Amino acid sequence: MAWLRAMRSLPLSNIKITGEFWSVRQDRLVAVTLPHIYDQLAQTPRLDNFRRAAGTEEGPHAGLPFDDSDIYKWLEACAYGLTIRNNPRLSARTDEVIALIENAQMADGYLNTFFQLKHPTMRWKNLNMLHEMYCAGHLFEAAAAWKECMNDERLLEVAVKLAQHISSVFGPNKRRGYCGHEEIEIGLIRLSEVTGDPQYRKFAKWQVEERGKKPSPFEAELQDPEIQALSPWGGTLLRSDEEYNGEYAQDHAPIREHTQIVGHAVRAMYLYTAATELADGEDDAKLETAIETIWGNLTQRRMYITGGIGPSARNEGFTADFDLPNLSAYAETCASCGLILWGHRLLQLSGTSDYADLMERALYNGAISGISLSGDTFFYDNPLESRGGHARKPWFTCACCPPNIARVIGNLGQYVAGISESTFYVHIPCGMEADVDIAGQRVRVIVESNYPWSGKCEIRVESSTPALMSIAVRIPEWSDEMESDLPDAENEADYKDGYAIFRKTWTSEDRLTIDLGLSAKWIEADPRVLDNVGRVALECGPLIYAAESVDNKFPPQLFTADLETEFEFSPVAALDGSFAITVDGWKVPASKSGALYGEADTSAPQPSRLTLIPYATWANRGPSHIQVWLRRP
Ligand code: FUB
Ligand code: ZN
Repeated sequence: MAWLRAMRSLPLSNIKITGEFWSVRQDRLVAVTLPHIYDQLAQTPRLDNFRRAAGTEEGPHAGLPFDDSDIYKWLEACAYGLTIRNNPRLSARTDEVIALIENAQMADGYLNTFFQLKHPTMRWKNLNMLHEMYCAGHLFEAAAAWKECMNDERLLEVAVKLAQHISSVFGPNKRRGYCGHEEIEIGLIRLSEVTGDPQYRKFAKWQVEERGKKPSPFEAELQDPEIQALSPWGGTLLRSDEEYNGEYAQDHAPIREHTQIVGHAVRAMYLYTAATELADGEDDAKLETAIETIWGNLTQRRMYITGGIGPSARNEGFTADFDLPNLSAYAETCASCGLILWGHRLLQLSGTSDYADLMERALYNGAISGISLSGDTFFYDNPLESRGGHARKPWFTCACCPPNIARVIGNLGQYVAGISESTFYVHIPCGMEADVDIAGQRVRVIVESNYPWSGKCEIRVESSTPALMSIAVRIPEWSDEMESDLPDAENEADYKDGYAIFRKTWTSEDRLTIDLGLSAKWIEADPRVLDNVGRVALECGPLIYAAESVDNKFPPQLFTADLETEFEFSPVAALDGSFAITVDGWKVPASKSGALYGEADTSAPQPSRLTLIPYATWANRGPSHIQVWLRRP
């Protein structure tokens, strides 16, 4: 059966996140993170590059070839941020930056400060490594966000001119080409959504379908010394045993023949996000099967329990099934953000909760671990074990992650709920107020909860007249027992695709209460994940926990967990009131001999206790030893 969009997100202006966990983070996004990122864009040469390309300032391009994209992602995040919160100063900053972008665009629509300033004769020649279309894609996403959220078309005008320019160079019966780093495909689809013009979506489809066909345009680029001089590292990444293989950029085979998740993790997420969108309404069983197979391979064999993906720093990406080392985990923040994007698209097409489960896992763990609670320091990689050397940083030379996590937090309203003709979907039951046009009228759906600290929530509908509609609440994979109560319901709940669906004529008096049965539990990994053999991780609802030495006065690596323990919950003020969980177990005693190697100590280990905190909140009190996977008896 063809995939046909089962639901849509709500416009961001129609949904307000009220639950404390996220509203505090959204406050900080707008008050701290977005101004902080602006300062970084201004202090590094990123904004100067635009002034220089516009000719209003003298100087060469400085920084990485794809630094323009940081500005576009920041602007996209600002469109979301300024929709959900007021910040006149930030708003003035965005005006300044949009004007810089407008001024830097060339008369033919071209826009990329690296090539404009540094290699003007090399435009569109090095597609494999230099991200020209990737930057364009981020501009298109920003432009779509500004149009949709702010009803502001300034960026859209720039974006459309650039998109026209690119499609005058590439396309069917023109030059064959696509970007080594996927992203433009998502951007083009978004341009079609906001302009209503299908040409951009068609162009995205063409790019997705050309990728992986032989011969790859990247092969010719790799053989051209002038092109290679711009990115001498390209061959190492795209070849294997001297032969072109393309896996790094998902260019190893046409998309319908992909069976495993390979290569660079962020690239892969963006490709499959676009491909999933493009499958909507198409009767393309091969594409759907490929997408589902790759998703299965990713989530059942190549994903960390935190929703972190891409274990290897070498290719910033995937290696082999079950290869999930904890200490060296790369698990880039952007990759988890990408997993959220892809999971969200799959959820919207299929209407199936499994995708929301994974989206939630990445959101509450591997993605938001990428930003500090203060909102102004970040992780690029998100290991599951640290021996003290991993500190959050205010910025990076390659700064893709900070604005990426910013756009996810700003756009949260699109992820937590959805809407179809007559159903309001609660994917994540955080506190929210949503104004929706449903079943012919405008109603307000209110979810009150203290999620993820509690699995209980109350849902009600406010409307001027009784409203016949369904409310579908996701039953999370971690919930062993969900209970619901809806007094005077006309029918029992229906259960479909992982959602409990309550259909009735709602009045303002109705109260739907849900208890997801949130509790702490030990989780084990498939023993083929050799790093986790004999280990367990602690999960409580959507949160994965980690033990940090700052709470325990000893490295958690010394601890063995008692699986029969009682779980003791306590809020940690320094972590925004996040709940810590303390468990019983045993600690390895100090070495008897004091020597590096001594005769084994056969005495019983000492009883001890260990406090764990939500993984996403680690390293907010300085670098620390941490451990997600604890030893078990
Ligand atoms: O190449 C652009 C971005 O920088 C990628 O998505 C990240 O992995 C980092 O390499
Ligand atoms: Zn990144």
